Amino acid sequence: MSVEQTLSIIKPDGVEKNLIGEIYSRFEKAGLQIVAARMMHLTKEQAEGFYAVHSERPFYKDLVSYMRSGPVMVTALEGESAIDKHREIMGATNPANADPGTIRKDFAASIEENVVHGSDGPETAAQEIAFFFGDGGVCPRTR
Ligand code: IDP
Ligand code: MG
Repeated sequence: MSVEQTLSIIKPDGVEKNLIGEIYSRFEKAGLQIVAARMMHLTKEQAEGFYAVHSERPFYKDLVSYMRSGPVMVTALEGESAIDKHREIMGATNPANADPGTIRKDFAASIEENVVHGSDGPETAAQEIAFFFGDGGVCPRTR
């Protein structure tokens, strides 16, 4: 086990459903600490750039438009095995396959509108955190 950071996004449907506190509460109860947070409306360039890895997928255009359909909450979280822990709390991409008690099982409407994003590995986590919080945007939890 080691302390990691991961990039977490509450997507526009999660913000619209007023789930910010509910979702952060689940992360905090699991021992994850918020080390950066920002509400923002993604530009086209930001949404396309963030999901560039999916640019060849048939759902890419819709995904970019969904991610720009309202404000998102972008957070960096820190804790023991933060990347896997965060993905466990989110649940599977498709809510139909998500375990009971996960965010996506409880709140997601579809495989696209699935409420949350979480990094999928150490390299993407570092990349994604730098994408939103580069240049000193992450705050050390000194208490
Ligand atoms: P993840 O968010 O669980 O890591 P990814 O495969 O990285 O899943 O896909 C990124 C996002 O793209 C998903 O969270 C979802 O919003 C959307 N997405 C993934 N697969 C599909 C699909 O088959 N149809 C529509 N949207 C999809
Ligand atoms: Mg992914």
